[in-house]
Amino acid sequence: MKKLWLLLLVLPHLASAQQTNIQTTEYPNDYLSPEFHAGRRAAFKEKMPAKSVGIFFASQVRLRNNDVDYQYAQSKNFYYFTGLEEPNSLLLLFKEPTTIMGKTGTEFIFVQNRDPQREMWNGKILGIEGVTSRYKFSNVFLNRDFTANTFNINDYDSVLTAFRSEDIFQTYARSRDELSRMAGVVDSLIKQYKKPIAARTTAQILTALRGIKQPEEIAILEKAAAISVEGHNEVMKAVKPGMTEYQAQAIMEYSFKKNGSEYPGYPSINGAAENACVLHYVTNLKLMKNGDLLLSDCAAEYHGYTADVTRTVPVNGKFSPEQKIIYELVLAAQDSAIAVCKPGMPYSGSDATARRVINRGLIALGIAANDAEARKYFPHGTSHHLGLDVHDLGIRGNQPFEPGMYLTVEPGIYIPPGSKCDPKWWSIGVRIEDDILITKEGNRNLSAGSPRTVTEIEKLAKAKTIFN
Ligand SMILES: [Mn+2]
Repeated sequence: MKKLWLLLLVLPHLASAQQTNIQTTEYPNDYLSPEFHAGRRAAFKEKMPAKSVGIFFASQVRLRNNDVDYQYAQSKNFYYFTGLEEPNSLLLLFKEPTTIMGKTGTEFIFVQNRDPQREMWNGKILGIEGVTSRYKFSNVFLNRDFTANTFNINDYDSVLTAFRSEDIFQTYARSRDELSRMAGVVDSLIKQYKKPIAARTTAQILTALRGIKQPEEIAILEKAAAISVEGHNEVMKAVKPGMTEYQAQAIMEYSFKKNGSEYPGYPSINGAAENACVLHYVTNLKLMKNGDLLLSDCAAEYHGYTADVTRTVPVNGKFSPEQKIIYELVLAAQDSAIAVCKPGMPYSGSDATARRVINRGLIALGIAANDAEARKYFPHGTSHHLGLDVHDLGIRGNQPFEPGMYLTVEPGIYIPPGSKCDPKWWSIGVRIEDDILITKEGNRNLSAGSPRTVTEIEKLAKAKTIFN
């Protein structure tokens, strides 16, 4: 009887909880496959100029304070090409087969050696065997074997790296790990190199590749978006006057972590009232009161890929008439902009369309006299690409959309106190941001699971939350 009673209490929660990402295996098993990463390396090599070498470093371990490091975050380019999340590693890609330490091929990876003492403190290091079996690399060496004699840089017509020489030096020179030593070697090689390094060509190739998401990446991006949506929906249900901005952040990030997100994709922005008008407000300390709007720009990263979602909700569950007018203007701008994100349409159309709607609206409301004044209330661009980076690589300007591109559409209106308009508009800050995947047919909004209309938001605000 007692047990049945417990079951009855639990059942409604089970029924209403969104099952975004339920892990049933001992460890997550939905990582990108070795074949995906091999395919990305092949695509890069395909675009490399003749007689060229590509050099990609893992991220450095960054000191937080005293002897404590920040949680390690791999270089996105390195991750894209390898999947390996260990530091102190280096990837070399060659256009033509090359022989290094008796092995011939076009790709060589230098990785950490296994070390029982370090593994006791920090966990397993894959080593040569682990990297060979898990990531299916054929030419795996220890990082300590990478030297100035590994290859002759002057044999190559171009060196492709995302770093400029000084950057390598400045970024890595101070610490004493293997990455710094290898970076020092590359730095000295580049100083002997007779030609400028092809940083621009590197950026162009990376942009062409990372700007179009592959099906395996889209599956991960869908999870990152679904996890983000659930966090936003939990905040919509739970937010109320008397709660602080950081408590809204806590609910958001609890929900992300609960669903397997390793990190927030960027520092969570939770700003109420005038703080909603600060575009990248991450202080999140204010007590929220009746009548405030809360702007939450937060998203989950999942297996290296992030979403980027913003919702703006009334703290008391109901928009005031002025808030509703501004909110619906931003929503109209967003809907119009999303509608022009289709194959063949220019990237810049998203911003042009959203801005036209917002300018017209602000002028009609008497908030702005002209387009230049309207711009002060909508001071940022409408879209950016996203993926491995929250501001990802991709086309610009009038270049046309293609299927597989993934971008935000995020118009906003911000009216800080003291603005030159009727004070009834002051402290209204609204941004609505969704993640739009360009498809053959048009587009798909991967963050559509979080309500955007006034009616839907006010309805969800009344729903039961586990946080009260
Ligand atoms: Mn964004």
